[in-house]
Amino acid sequence: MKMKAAVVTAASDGNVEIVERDIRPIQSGEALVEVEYCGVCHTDLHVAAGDYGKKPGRVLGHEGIGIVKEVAPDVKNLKPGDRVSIAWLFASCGSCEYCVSGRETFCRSVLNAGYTADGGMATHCIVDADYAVKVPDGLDPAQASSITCAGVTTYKAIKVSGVRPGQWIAIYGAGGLGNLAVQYAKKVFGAHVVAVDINDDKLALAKEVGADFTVNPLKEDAAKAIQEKTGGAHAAVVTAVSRAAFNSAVDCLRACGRLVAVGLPPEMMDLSIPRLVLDGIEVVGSLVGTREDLVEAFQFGAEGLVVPKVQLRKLDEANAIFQEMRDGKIQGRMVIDMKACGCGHAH
Ligand code: 8ID
Ligand code: ZN
Repeated sequence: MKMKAAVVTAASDGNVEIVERDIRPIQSGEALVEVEYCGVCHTDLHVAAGDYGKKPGRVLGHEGIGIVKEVAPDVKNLKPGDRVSIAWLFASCGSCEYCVSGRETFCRSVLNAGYTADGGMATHCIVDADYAVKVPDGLDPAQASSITCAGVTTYKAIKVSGVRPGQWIAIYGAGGLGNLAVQYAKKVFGAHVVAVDINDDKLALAKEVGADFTVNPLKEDAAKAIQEKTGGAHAAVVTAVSRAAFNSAVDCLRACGRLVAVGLPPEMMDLSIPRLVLDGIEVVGSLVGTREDLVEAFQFGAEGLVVPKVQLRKLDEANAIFQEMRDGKIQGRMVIDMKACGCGHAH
């Protein structure tokens, strides 16, 4: 059997090519998933561009949702017909200090879909069954794809921020991740939210989904505006792909505020040591979420508290989507509809 997939080009130049590949037989612990939808995350663009090392030939995609077609005889947790996720956390060792203490995304021998393992931007994907999280009934599968990375990552980052109901959180970057960050912060955590982005249309959408106010740093000093309006944010989650945003986020916090770093620009940020020490600022990284975080993040989607804004596209449009992402033109998430893969086969 053959599948169609978006793979990183030989040059790892920020583009993909659509190829046809054989689907190998599944092995112990694995399941074959027929992919329905796969969201396009900015991380896919980083991987395609070789920002963290060249990955020629890798099948991208870690916002995959699909239907289990076949499971290995030893797989007990899944059966054909189940709807499951293909997330960045593709597999981990299951026994190290990180895996056994609720920090499995930091396992030192982790495999990541669309980076160190072939991912979900394809008509089919073979997954480690233990890491495929079931999608709850009542959650639209295209919306579920966005929660598989953008949703769970921001849900977890807000948890890590420690923000409490009624406190202020600043969300830097109101793109695919940031739009969901605003929704989780407002609707699930009960925080007051300020959204910061360099595109006014993204800020308008952030406002629509719950931001109390918005700031465009191209028009005013974002940190100063936030300090003035809130007395300093209690927490900031930075999803923007820019060091300027990280630097501004440090400055927008009140004393003892916490910055949660989520965006992955391959750059350095400035951190004033006196600011860190004298104001008790905390800076911490957050990496996607555990399987349990994803169960929780999905459930809030199923309950309608969080509604991902998605637009369906075709697999052949992957490079066009990347260009729109570079240009900052995407509202919410572009999601590839694999049924519309354009190959002429019925999947
Ligand atoms: O687990 C993680 N830590 C994780 C998971 C998923 C994604 C991290 N990421 C990383 C991605 O690799 C990427 O670096 O988070 C970043 C954001 O991913 P995304 O939300 O999928 O990207 P996007 O849709 O392109 O949104 C980025 C937004 O940042 C804004 C853009 O306008 C866009 O809306 N932005 C930029 I670029 N510069 C900005 C600035 N200086 C800015 N917003 C405010 N200030
Ligand atoms: Zn992602």
